[in-house]
Amino acid sequence: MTKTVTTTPYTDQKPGTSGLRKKVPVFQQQNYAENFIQSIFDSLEGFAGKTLVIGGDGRFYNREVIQIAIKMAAANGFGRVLVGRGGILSTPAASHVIRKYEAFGGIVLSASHNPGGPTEDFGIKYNIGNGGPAPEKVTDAIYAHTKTITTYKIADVADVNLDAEGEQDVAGMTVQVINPVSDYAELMETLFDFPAIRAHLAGGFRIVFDAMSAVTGPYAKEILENRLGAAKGSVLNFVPLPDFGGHHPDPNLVHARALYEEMMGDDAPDFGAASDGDGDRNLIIGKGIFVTPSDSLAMLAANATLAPGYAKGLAGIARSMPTSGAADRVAEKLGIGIYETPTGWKFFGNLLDAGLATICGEESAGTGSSHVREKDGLWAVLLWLNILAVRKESVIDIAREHWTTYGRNYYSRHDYEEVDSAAANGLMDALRAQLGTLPGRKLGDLVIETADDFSYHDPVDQSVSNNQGIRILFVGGSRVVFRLSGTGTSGATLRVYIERFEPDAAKHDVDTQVALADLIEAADTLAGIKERTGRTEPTVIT
Ligand code: VG1
Ligand code: CO
Repeated sequence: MTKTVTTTPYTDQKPGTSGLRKKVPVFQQQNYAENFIQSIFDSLEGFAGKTLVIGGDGRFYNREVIQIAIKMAAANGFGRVLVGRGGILSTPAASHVIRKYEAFGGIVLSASHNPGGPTEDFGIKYNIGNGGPAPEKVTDAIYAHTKTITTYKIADVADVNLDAEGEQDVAGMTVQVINPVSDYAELMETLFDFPAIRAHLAGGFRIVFDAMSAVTGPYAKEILENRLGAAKGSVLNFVPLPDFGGHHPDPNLVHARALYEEMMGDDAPDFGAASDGDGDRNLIIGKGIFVTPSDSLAMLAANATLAPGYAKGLAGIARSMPTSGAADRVAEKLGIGIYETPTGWKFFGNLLDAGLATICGEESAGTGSSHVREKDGLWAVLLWLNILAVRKESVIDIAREHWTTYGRNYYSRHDYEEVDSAAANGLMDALRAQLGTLPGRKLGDLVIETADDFSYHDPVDQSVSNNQGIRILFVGGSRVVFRLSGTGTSGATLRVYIERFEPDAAKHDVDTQVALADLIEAADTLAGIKERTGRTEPTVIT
């Protein structure tokens, strides 16, 4: 019932920041997905008879690859597959299911916030037994296997019925189709004060959540409307669509513009939020105020003990290097550890497993905690709601008070998407080449203090990751960071991260782009962005 198929390697299956992401037609090439999945299995040891979790964000091609993955898991000797009904599992839900059922690992099919559809993006990612993205040593091994693969194994059986919960047999392996929402919703009930949130909502606190026609819809409906009693209709675009309705399921100020406009209006709800394609990102907007993800991390950490799951306090906070230093000030005040990692959730896994960090976050709208090993969009929304229900203040008041206490880190990211790869690499190389000469250089009133290419030394397993982004630090604590994206599927995306710390509360009301104007100009002077990319302005400003 299983067969071994001869194949030839593809040369472009190197996992990026978060798994392998390519256009759907690339994945549709003969044996493309099969090669990658077999290479995952070939990189692992000791899974015979064990459980594998499989789920995806419901995008175009999800069902096809889920069938392939199940049949290959059977042929390769797994004992059981847990798969979400309809092939659906949000990324944080997949992480939780892996942990809860002590699975060997999981295959998560997603290209996250990238658009979906026949000519858009698809992705495959492997998560290890702690529920988190495979660390670099595993993704490196997977990539090595993709370059030498000659055969893959697959069960020669009919498709699994993904739409009926319960157990089925696939070539001697058990496939269990599970409810994608219930385990996750139960976990959320253990972390947050649902009665307090329910009472706050019943008292007239109005929320709106945009699921962006992506995977969080069923989760948000169940948790926010059914369990917490938010008014029917509070969750928008809650049916996951294979093409996300033709939109980018990216919860930022560009792609969730309508939500932003609504939240800035006179009759705005009290709290607005959105999540991305696979449910691990969050956008938080209070009535009249967008909360940057970096600020959200700091504010959540500062108030986390108001939620039952964190009442005992935090062990530490971890943030990715480009994320603003706002969380550092909270950690300092709390007297707990602060860790600075490279971009990508895989770097938080060791810190969480070792109990060094409890809450983690990235400037790219990712926040999460030790409850799973992925970032978690709805979790962030629920922690905010828990804090708001207890403090009974508005988001804007909480933010202002936070800035008054800790100072404000003005922060913005400028993305230049689909830039010519050679031009983008040239820009980074040129920056790297001048690093040694930058300290002491003046740009207007700004003076460069240090400049480097970020290297991370993992304090748990001692692994080292180099070339994780160029940092230019100015006297006084402002900084500009340059990185190339590792999740794009065409050309290169240059990300420029800009930050200024402002301790003076009288200066906390400035428009962010104005507050950062001199740093934005300095970034262009140093990197020659306009000249090298031919762009006069960023594609996306968040
Ligand atoms: C981006 C973000 C990064 C995030 C990654 C995966 O990576 O910057 O913070 O961890 O996406 O998120 P990059 O390499 O394009 O900058 V998701 O929600 O796409 O799984
Ligand atoms: Co995502």
